[in-house]
Amino acid sequence: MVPGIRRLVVVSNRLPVAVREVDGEWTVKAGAGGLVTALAPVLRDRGGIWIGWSGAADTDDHVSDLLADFSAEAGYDLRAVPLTSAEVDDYYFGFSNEIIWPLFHDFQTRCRFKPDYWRMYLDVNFKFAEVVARSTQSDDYVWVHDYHLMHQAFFLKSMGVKRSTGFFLHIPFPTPDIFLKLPWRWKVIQALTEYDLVGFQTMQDRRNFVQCLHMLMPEARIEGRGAVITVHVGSRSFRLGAFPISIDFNQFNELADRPDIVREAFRIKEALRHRKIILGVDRLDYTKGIPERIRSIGTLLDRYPDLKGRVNFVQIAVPSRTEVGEYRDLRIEIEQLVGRINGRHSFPGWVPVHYHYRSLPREKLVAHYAAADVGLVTPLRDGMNLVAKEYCACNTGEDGVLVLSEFAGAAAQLQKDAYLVNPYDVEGVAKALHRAFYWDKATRRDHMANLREQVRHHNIYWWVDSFLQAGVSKNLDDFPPVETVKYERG
Ligand code: GDG
Repeated sequence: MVPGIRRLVVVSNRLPVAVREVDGEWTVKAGAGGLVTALAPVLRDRGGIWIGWSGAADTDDHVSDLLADFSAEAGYDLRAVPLTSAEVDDYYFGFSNEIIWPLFHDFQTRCRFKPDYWRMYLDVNFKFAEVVARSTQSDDYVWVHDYHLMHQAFFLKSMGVKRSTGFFLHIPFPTPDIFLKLPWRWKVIQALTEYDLVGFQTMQDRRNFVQCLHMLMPEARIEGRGAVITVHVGSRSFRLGAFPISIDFNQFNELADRPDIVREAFRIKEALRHRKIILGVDRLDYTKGIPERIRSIGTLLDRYPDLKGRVNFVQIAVPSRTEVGEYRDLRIEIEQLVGRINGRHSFPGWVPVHYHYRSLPREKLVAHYAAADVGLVTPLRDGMNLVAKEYCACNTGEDGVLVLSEFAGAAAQLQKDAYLVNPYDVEGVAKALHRAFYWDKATRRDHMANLREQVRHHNIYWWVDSFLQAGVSKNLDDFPPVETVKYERG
């Protein structure tokens, strides 16, 4: 537990619950992600609050009642910010998903810089800030998550509401040549300087931010080195830090060893006749490099016929942003590629690519991780990538290989023991897979043991504590560099 922390107030685009209407009946289900797992105890201990959109357009009375029941059970408050469908369209699908998401992932040509999106983004941020102001007290710590809500500290201040604030960016922060394309670049940078602490996934993201800051606010002065530094702009100061997010290692590790999941993993291997399994798991998103990955599998089978009939590539693609045309096109492209490769290489008794377009229950996902001989994680750009860490946590037999994109934030921590690849280089990825196939047992074990150790120490609890320490501690000497911190809990 972080000493000195007051009531914690988490603010994110979505509440950590899924609210659904099925046949006129509303239901609320708790989210299962690591962030919720890690934050829930802190929120419970301090009587905290989580503020966010419920996911339903125009939160009605039923939803508020359900959230109140859920809050009573969870031990912390959930406060829904109601959004109209026009707000969801322009703030969420528009500004967040058609401007910031592609731009910050270096896909500038996919951006639609519509001024209406920007205006709605500001309106919705103001709306959120009003709820934050109403729901909090001056000694609360307000922790804002992600690119949808960069203007919270700015609006709180403009309302004259004084709060201690921290912001964590889950996605990458781009280099100046990309960030400067944003028509509202100065206002976004300026808004971020209004937080007391801004956290990034990697030192590289933080460096990119500092470069943009120097270009747009030349008066900014940096003080300090190490994981957390101080920036002085005019009369005010704020902190910048790198805090690589992680997972609840013990939870995944223990699940992977549970007898029913061990059996399920065996069933998966058996169904694929104990051939080596290469596994990909992603939200179906263009940043994740799924088409490039499937092409690499095609190249692998073309170039290295010794692997024909000896490997299976299993891709789980979780439906995401299905309302958006680009995402539908991506799904079609992937299905065509899978069809082409299977059509070209299959023979009776062997189909090389198994593609699942659906979300699996957590237990099934863990069984797939545990069954896989190679975790193939090749995003074109990613803030961190939790799948890479989950794969290691579930590899309790320590005989898997992680093939990881150098453009995933996770590469900064895992580069020594993962097989790093450039996801655009289909021949390079195919070659890496071929080599990984022949790695001997001892090599696999050495690397996987190191990877697991890294993830076990730098777990989600370590991440929450590091951020909150940086947010509330007076003394920067309390922060040893990220790389040397050893932390265990879970
Ligand atoms: C953003 C940033 C950053 C996937 N398939 C299933 C399933 N999943 C779960 C995984 C994992 C999560 O989804 C995906 O997390 P990632 O980190 O890989 O990617 P994003 O969703 O893009 O997350 C990213 C992250 O925020 C945290 O800061 O790492 O860079 O883009 O936890 O387990 N879960 C279940 N079934 C599936 O089929 N149950």
